Amino acid sequence: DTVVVATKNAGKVREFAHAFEKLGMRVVSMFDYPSLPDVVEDGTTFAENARKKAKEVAEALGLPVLADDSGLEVARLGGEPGVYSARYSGEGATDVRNNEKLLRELAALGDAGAAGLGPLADGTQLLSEARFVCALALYDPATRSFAESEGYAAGYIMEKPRGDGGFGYDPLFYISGQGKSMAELSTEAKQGISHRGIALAALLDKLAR
Ligand code: ITT
Repeated sequence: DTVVVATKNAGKVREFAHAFEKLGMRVVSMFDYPSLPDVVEDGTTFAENARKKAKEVAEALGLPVLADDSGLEVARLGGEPGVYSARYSGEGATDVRNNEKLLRELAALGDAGAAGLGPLADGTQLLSEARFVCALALYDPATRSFAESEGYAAGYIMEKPRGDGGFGYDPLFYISGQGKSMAELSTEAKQGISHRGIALAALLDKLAR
């Protein structure tokens, strides 16, 4: 009735705790194992990093472990920041600094309107198409086997933030189908449409078969 998630990201912990609570399960994270060394995320893909985090932590604990590697791919930046989403603004990166850097990089590309991206009804300019990606890996050290899944959420980067929910790039991420930013959704609503919610549903589906 306990799931170990190999993450030190409080936003991810909140979302996994919310999802697993509905299944009657409790989540523990790397905040509960402060002495475990950080996993070096040197993979070139989300899936590779997720497998690495799950396996290293699972072997250290001798328990099955779930890991999430995720990020934002921005079309007009050629897919950046991608696997570097957490460290986008460099040493001492924070969500605020990462968002500022994203807006700076997009501003440097010039007029988004000319790129065919319209403003929203309230005049807010959209700067690029984008998508969130989430790769999940569950590693069981007893059977030395992985279960994996991926999820995606498509949207646009806005010129200014909206909402105070979620974490990371959520305030800048506009979802047309919702008419809202990811940070304007409740945890429950975000779960229903997010890259993480979709990847988790797919993983649970696989495990149930
Ligand atoms: P762990 O490796 O400890 O899980 P992390 O924050 O380093 O934590 P990642 O390497 O997977 O995690 O980086 C993911 C980054 O992508 C994260 O820091 C956010 O900036 C962004 N991101 C991922 N999922 C997001 C979401 O649902 N909403 C907004 N931003 C997200």
